[in-house]
Amino acid sequence: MSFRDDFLWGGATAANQLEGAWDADGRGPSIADVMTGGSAHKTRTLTYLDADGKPGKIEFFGDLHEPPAGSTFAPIEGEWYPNHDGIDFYHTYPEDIALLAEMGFKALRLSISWSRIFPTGMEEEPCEAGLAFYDRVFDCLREHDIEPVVTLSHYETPLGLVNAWNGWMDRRTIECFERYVRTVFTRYRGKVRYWMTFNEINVMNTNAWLGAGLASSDPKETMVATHHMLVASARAVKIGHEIDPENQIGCMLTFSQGMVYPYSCRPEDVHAAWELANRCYFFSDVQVRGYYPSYQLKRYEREGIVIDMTEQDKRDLAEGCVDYVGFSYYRSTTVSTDPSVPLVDPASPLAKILGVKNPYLSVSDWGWTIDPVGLRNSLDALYDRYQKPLFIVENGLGAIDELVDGTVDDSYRIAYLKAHIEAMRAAVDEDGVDLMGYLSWGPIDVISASTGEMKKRYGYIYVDRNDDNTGSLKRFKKRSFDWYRQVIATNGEDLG
Ligand code: BGP
Repeated sequence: MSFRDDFLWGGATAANQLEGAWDADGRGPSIADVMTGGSAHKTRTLTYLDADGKPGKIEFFGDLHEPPAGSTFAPIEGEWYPNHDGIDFYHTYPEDIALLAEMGFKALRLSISWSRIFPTGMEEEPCEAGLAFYDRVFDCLREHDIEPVVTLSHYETPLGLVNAWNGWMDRRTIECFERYVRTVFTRYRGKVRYWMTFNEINVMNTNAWLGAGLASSDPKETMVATHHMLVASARAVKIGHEIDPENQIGCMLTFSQGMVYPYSCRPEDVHAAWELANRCYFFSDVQVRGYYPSYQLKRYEREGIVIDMTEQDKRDLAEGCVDYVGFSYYRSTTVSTDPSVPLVDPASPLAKILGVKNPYLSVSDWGWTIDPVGLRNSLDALYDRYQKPLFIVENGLGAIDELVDGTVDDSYRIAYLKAHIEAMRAAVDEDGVDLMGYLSWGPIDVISASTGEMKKRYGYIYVDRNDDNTGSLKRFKKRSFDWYRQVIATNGEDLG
């Protein structure tokens, strides 16, 4: 057997992408609730009302900038916000969890929507209805022997904090986060054992809105907000351990931005790959080791980035080291110092993030490079660097599915997942990586984070919902449903 007996097979989701019920039972809006829909080649936008109440929009990829002074982010008339309704999991969770249990899920990753618990983020007292909802969800998971794996903040900073204080730019947000995490660690003590602090925290390099509700691409700002998040993450780890020493609390990186290849063996390309990978490693270096690495401090000096690192911050970082390294992996990134090397998908709003075209690899319909060996490379690199247990908490293929006769023949998805699980097995069997589990992204179709589409599907379960806001919301099993059930039943031995 390659994988541990207690290997956590399952899937991963985020509150804002599946719950819907965005304003139910006292919930406040989060940053996801002012994001309109986009597509592979059209960016989502963020909507606001200016000081005179006039509506406006800014693009959320590319060069993010703040709206005019005096504006507040808000939903505006006549726009459609896909995250408002998600796939209605707020109401359908018992049936959805039963379907996942049918596949034999050992674990389900989900996030707590911070603004369900503290509607603006700033309240002194939590909202009981929000807390009670997650009690019901966790109890339901336990009844099905599914271990909850909970992200404390998954692209859903309360909008109240953003409009009042520019969110994570303000140190006071750390205290609000502490209050929130203390509340949920206490409430769900004994019900939840696996936690992660910030989803894909290194997204702060490429989209500070998703990471922190910050409409800025200027590192002089994004790295300040980042520092506050790193301190908040460390404090959360400390608090979580104090409340229950059994808690396992991890960091979470998007390693699609950490698995970086040089386009050529030109030494300058190799250095550029090292530099770009360190943009990602910086976050886990701090979260695993407890202090800022030298290359990051030098970068700040060079670029005039000033962070306020107090003595208390240093202590918190040192005392709040994570128990494991969680990461998402969808694709690798290739980098070149030669500007004539073509980008993998120049028309994508993510063009710069996706990097240059790797001639050895194919790409998905959204321009994401498909690279299973890159998953083995990622596991090897992360384990070698940290010697901590690793946890793959997202992986999968976003694809267009066609529902025919109540099912989807998604053999392309099976092929993608199979190749990635094989690569993961090689890392465990042949390289000795300590791996806790594998959670594929969106086991039931959810709203895409980057584009807001339903059309970009990852699930084993098809949800009848379309990008024009039509659809019955009915669930259908895809071909991959039975395939994944078999994978889990054989602890990854039978990959079909
Ligand atoms: C990660 C996010 C998820 C998720 C996934 C797939 O970056 O943590 O929230 O959505 O990627 O990305 P997308 O939905 O853009 O296809």
